[in-house]
Amino acid sequence: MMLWVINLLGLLLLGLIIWWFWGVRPQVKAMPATQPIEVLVADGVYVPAFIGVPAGQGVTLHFLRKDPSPCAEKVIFAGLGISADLALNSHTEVTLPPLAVGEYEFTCQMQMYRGRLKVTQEM
Ligand SMILES: [Cu+2]
Repeated sequence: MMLWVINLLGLLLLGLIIWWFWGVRPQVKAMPATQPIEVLVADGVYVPAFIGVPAGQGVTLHFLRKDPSPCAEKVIFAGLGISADLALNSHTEVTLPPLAVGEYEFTCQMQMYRGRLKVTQEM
């Protein structure tokens, strides 16, 4: 009987640990569409790499490229047919048209840098 309770507690604890580590959702950065969203390009990652934006509004992203490697010189929104050359150590403005609800990936040309735009209805 006692052993059964201990097993159950162990299982609960395991569930809690799994929930703690895998249940945490990536941080969504939501901002009004009128305000440009800053995206840092450095050390192989976009920061933030996960950006929430409202549907049906144009979005302006400001990419600040700190990575001198040629890998980081382009950002490509494959699903939208939009790409831009990023100048080193300065801001590059990328304006996206009003988007439909969904997720849109953006990457460098070799897809080492990866980010996602999550477009949701009215936030
Ligand atoms: Cu690359």
